[in-house]
Amino acid sequence: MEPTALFHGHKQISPPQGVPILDVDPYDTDNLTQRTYFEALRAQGPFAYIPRYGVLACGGYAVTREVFSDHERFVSSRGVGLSDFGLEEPWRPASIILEVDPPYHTKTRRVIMRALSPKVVRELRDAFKADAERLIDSLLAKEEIEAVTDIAEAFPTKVFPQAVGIKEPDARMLVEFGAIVFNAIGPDNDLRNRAMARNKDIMPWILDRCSRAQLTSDGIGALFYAAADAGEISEHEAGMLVRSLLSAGVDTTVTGIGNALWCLATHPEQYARLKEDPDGMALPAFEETLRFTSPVQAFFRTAALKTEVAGIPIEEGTKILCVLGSANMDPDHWDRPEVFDISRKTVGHLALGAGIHVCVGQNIARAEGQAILRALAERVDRIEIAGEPTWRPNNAIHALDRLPLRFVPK
Ligand code: OVM
Repeated sequence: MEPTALFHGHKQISPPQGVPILDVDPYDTDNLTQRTYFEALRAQGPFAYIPRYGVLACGGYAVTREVFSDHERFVSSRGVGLSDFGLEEPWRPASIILEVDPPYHTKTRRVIMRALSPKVVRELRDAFKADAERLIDSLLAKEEIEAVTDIAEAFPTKVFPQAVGIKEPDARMLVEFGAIVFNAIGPDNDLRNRAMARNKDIMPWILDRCSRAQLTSDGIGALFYAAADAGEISEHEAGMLVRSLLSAGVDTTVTGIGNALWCLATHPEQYARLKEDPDGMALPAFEETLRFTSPVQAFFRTAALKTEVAGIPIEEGTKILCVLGSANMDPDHWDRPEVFDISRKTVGHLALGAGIHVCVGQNIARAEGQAILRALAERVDRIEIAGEPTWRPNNAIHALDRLPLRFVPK
């Protein structure tokens, strides 16, 4: 057998028969912030070959859903970034929920699913509601707000660590850790290198927060340790599942909420619909934000065997960039996808993934988004843009850097 030459941390493959070559860099600043390549990607057919990284990419709805949800052929255990964990060491011990396959995945998924169940989340709703109302009230007197820090970061970093039961939270550390985890998914670029440099200071603090002693006895984290006490998982696995919550549960909801504020600020007629029925429309508005902005833009899968999708032969070891953000904008699937419409049917969007790895935190994420948008719509008559919104490049996340707003109270 020929030795496997590594290219960007994975097996170098040549473009399969019938796959067009698309000479773009999905990780350049323009593509990360403006999503410029989405249309060109979909125009190539089911897949394009990206020579710069030696990977396939897909951005059409049907094919992206097919690859993303087929966990037998397109595995997560070899990493959901460019690096193939079968061929090189991951940047940190692999996640025991995201970066594993069945049957092991089934065990950890069950524990985390129970800890984030609708029943558990229902009990958090009153606290989310009160915190959201208090936060929006506190901002009404301000001349201008920086919505990314004042709301998008402030709210999840208050309510989520509290729900998890983190005894000594630190909003800055949690937000920075999220950025690190998602930048790590990308290539060896500036964003990733800076993330790795910061990780040295942040990871020890995060891992400290994950221990039994650093968690309250009544939070979500304690439910993992209860599963350890019951012999379902080990003490170490319980800590690793807390690490997963802190990896995936902050930057994602921060981004979802920030993006929702941006959508509503830039679509006043949609904000008017939300105001007519804050209770009924807050959740649909959040869901349409997920479809329209896809906070997690793209994750990879790795072909575990030689196979075929949409008539295209795919060799074992192929990394496939599944561009969820593009699938959510595919006109072959969505009616006028470029229109932000909180009344549209959003079911089937891929912003939370699909298949056995579909976002396990979706109940709590939605509860956070709903609480903030409802509190906002009940109190704020108009949202005005007070300065140029800017996007913050990240290798996997499509998030705002700045969103200066003015709230006109009711
Ligand atoms: C994890 C995890 C889960 C989902 C997303 C994520 C890359 C991390 O289990 O650590 O971000």
